[in-house]
Amino acid sequence: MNPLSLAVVGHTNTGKTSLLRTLLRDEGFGEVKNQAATTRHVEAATIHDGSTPLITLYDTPGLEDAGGVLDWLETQSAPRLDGIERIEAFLASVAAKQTFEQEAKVLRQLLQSDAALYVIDAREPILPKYKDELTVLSWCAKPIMPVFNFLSQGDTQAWQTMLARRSLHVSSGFDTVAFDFDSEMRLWANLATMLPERTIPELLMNVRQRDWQVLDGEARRLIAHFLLDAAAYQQEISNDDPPEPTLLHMRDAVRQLERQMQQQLLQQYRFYQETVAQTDWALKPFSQDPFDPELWKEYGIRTTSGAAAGALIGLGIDAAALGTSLGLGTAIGGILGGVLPNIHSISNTLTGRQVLHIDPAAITFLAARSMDLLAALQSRGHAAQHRIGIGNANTRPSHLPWTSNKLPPELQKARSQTKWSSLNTGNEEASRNARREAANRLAQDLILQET
Ligand SMILES: Nc1nc2c(ncn2[C@@H]2O[C@H](COP(=O)(O)OP(=O)(O)O)[C@@H](O)[C@H]2O)c(=O)[nH]1
Ligand SMILES: [Mg+2]
Repeated sequence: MNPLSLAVVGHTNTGKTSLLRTLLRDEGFGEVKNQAATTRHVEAATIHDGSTPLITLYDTPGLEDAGGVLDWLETQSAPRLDGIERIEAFLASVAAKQTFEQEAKVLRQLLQSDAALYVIDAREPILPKYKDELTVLSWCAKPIMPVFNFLSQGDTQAWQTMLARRSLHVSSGFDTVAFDFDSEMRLWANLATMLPERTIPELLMNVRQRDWQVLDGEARRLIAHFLLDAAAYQQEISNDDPPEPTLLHMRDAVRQLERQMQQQLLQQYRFYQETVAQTDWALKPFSQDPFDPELWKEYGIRTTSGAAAGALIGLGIDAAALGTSLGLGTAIGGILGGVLPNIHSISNTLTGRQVLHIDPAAITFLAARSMDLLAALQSRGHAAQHRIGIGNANTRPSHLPWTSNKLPPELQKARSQTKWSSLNTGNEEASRNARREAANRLAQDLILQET
């Protein structure tokens, strides 16, 4: 099976090289610059499935002067010849070696390819030069699929009308910065409709789908491990000790753990969110204090449940042993600034010690926010350039993965498994093994919810 060959063509700066990078999953391919004529030669790269080459993509220089080429074709080639013959006459001419060297490279490549992806900057008005470009390209008599880039900032209606008048009825949209998996799948599906043989694009779609699912599974497991780590975390203090330092320490440890997990998620999706993955501000919407009850409210997490945890509500810490002593309560009252529910009614178990856990509401919040981050990484987020980034400021929090006081069994179990938390053991690997199965199950429970 020969790989399918696709010429990526279009005007300079429409994002051809960027499109190739994304389709190839290779952020190092070619050179991307916001200036004219960065790509001067045709560059090829192949998408493989294992060792089987599927599609070879050819990055071409921008068609700078399609109008000039069209003038040449109309004055120097016989109108009776068909398009390909006229293009061939052009390619054999002196003009193709001199004035129109760049343009000739593009046309030569297209003649040798199975089809073209014609990249359009959707923000651009339809200028005569673009029409000329399409006329010249159409004479190569290859299937052409228009691909709109900068979609979020442009309106494609006028373009679509113009394209339809040129018998180009199928087009695709693709924002290389705001990667969207479904757009990519549609692109390959659309392309398949234009080709005499659909096997390869369909194979590629399967490959991509498989890879995407693997990545999704890895991401969920990463989140599950993080949640188990936080849920199993516990600290013991004596009733006589002031709890404040321990509480603050626990919250810090969990904040840090969350940041690590977020960085790892970003790392996993770096191909798809290339620009975003390199910037700190991308995580900003996900870096608000996870122990801020105001933030919990936005997620619809109620903090009034659980009388035993009452003293610690709002701190994100749960006292497992019901022995919240008066002393402990008073001290916490100080931290809470007087918002202290019901402390005097809670009995002391006389153990003299307290085991502190991260509150289920906090765990629930962390789960919901992690899933929001994953959703943002898997799609949408309109272009890094806008500084909206992933976690679009307009994005409302998702639904909760579970009712906040009803943690899934794996997380409940984690509370009695001290070894499951690297924060307890200080050893990431030891705990990873012990909790792997639980993480796999929990990962299944983490369902992406649409708002
Ligand atoms: N916002 C945004 N910028 C893009 C997108 N695609 C490309 N760019 C930027 O547009 C410029 C030109 O891209 P490039 O791939 O070199 O275009 P080419 O000349 O057609 O190969 C670069 O600065 C890219 O970072 C996109 O989908 N959205
Ligand atoms: Mg380029």
